[in-house]
Amino acid sequence: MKELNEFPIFPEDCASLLSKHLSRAVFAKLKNRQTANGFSLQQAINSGIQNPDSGIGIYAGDEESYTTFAGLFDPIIAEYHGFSKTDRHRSNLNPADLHAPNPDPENQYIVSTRIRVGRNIAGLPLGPAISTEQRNQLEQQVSAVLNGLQGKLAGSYYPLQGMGEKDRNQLIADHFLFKGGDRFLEAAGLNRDWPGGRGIYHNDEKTFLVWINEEDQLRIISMQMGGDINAVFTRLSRAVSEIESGVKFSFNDHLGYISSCPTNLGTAMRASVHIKLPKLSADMKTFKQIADQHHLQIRGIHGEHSESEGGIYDISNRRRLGVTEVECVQDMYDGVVALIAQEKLL
Ligand code: ADP
Ligand code: CIR
Repeated sequence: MKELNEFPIFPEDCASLLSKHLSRAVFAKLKNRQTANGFSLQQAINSGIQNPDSGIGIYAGDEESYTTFAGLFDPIIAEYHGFSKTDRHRSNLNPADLHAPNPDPENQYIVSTRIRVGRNIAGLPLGPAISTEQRNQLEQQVSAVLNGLQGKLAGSYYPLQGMGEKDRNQLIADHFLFKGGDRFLEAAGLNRDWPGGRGIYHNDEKTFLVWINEEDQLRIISMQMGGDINAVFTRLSRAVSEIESGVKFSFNDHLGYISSCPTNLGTAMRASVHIKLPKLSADMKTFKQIADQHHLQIRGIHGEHSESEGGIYDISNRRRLGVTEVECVQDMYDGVVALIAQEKLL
């Protein structure tokens, strides 16, 4: 990484929150600061500098980054989440509080439903600053906890190191495994030592999966075909609480669950459906309007920064901090109901 002594100049068309909130004054105040793990401003913003097409452009190396570099993180968090410095975050993973009967019982629109949360281990640096040894130890510790799960959550851990290319590509194509090689994560230092310390745990049905040491140390995932959002959330909720009895997650009552990317703070939850909306997607303006009204994000079906394929879109909650997990799923559910109603009208 080049030394960052001078204020970075972003291209004219750069629209990242980093470019918007990194003023010369903020830069001057923060540029020589480091966290106790030695994580610098330069490391935090390298992804946004190397990738001017970033939406956000900044990552944290540890929980302390959010206070050491608060002058930059706070306005970005405020703008993305609508959350202020004095707000408190609350968690609620109780499925009994969710109202989400299957919005598509005849399977006409929703292909599949997936809900994931990100988690990181208390007391360790986050992925951008973790050492090789810490990452490998974490893999051992977490995979041992996962291998102890029983019943429908019981499964096996598959390290990425040594996994055959064919198996890996099949897991990616089937939407179960992370892709690797992401340029945003690369510049954030999140791909160091790849594929060491990374892997995936899943049950036999592949309805419960855990990614280890990707963008966050754990990504806990529940997914299945169709639109039974309740079933997906209930499975996730149970899995999270069982894992939490074996490892301590990084959490504070301001920022909630700590994540490496500030968009994931709070619940670190993304609840999504893959949904066929051939008519509505021909009118992107209306599609985006409905999505915005319901705080939804539209992605392509091969993950973030991918394109749609066959008129199928990935629709998920956009807000994650200052709302509970139940509210995140409710956002997605209410929005999906509205999108299906509009598709039926057309
Ligand atoms: P994340 O959800 O972890 O932020 P991505 O957007 O990169 O990350 O998605 C990860 C993977 O999950 C991709 O392969 C994507 O296609 C898959 N995925 C996301 N939502 C769904 C869904 N509702 N059904 C099936 N696969 C999904
Ligand atoms: C970016 O800034 O675009 C990437 N670092 C990803 C940010 C998180 N994703 C998102 O808000 N969609």
